[in-house]
Amino acid sequence: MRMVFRWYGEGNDTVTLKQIRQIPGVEGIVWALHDLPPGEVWPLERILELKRQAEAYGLHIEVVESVNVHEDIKLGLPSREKYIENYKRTIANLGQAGVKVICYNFMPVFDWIRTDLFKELEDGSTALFYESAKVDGMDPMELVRLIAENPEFTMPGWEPERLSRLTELFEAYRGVTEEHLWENLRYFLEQIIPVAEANGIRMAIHPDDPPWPVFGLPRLMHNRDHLARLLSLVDSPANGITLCSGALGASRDNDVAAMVREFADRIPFAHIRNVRVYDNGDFIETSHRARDGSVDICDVVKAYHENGFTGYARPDHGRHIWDEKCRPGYGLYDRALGIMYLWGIWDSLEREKRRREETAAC
Ligand code: CS2
Ligand code: MN
Repeated sequence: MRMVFRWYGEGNDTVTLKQIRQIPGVEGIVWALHDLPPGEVWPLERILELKRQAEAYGLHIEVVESVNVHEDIKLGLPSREKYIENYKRTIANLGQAGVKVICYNFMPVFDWIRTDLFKELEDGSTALFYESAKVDGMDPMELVRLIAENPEFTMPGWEPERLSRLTELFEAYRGVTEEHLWENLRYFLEQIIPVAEANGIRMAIHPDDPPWPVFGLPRLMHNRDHLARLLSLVDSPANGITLCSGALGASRDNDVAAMVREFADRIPFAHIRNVRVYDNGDFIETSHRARDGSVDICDVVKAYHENGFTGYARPDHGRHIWDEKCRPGYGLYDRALGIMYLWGIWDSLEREKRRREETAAC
């Protein structure tokens, strides 16, 4: 397991590279050129500049999250050709700089969705929260109207200044079914996977968060069958998964450890975090500790260990603790604690394995 830590860049993150290098066992950053809109080519010079910055602190830049996919590609519009060409050029530039894994997602319109970014937990810390009644079964146009009239109903991603763009996108997705989206994903992968292969890069799709369709938009990547189907679209080690235990774990129907066991060789990147799921479908992000949430993190790490996992892992999100002011979900303290918990499990499994091997050798 090769531990990495997401960093949003100089001036764009409260956490510094100096702090990241002091977290035990962290060897690299997970990064992106966040100022570039989806669809643009990432210039080699910008990539190399970032690389110099990270390397000055002994950190590598082998994992990128995300190179976002332009909506025209997901929609299957004729203009996708240009954006796919750009995506290929970005892959080639990243490969040239030594990048090994590109995380991306294929979720229409929204990436992750939460209703509250700072919901208080019992211990006074705060964390990202999803209130199911606010989203599930909600007609998006109704929501647009509601927010336009009552800005206090705004949710993350639904800020009033984004509303007209959102309306336009919802219109564009009208009539786009899940099967259309699968076809568009296949078309995209058939073109980019050979380029990834040629550049020594493994593509790793991030599952839907939350793991179900929202606002009537099709979503493809939220259960075991979806992951299996993704892998069969293009059968290459370069077509892989970012297995996010937090995203998938928000559905009680998903057995994350079982997915690790089944798909281990196609998971170049692990997101390991916990989430507490309530009976009414709400969920909140918790500490990484297995007993604090609904995902058996011990078993998830064990599943990676059993399979000799040598891919990259990050603690994904954390709570906001000790009065830290940070990006929602991306503070230093709780993610660092999470890393130490993951290493604790990993190292004890390693020791046990060595002991077993020694006994067998006697
Ligand atoms: C993730 C996603 O860590 C996160 O915030 O859950 O936002 C993830 O980075 C993207 O879906 C990857 O494309
Ligand atoms: Mn994730």
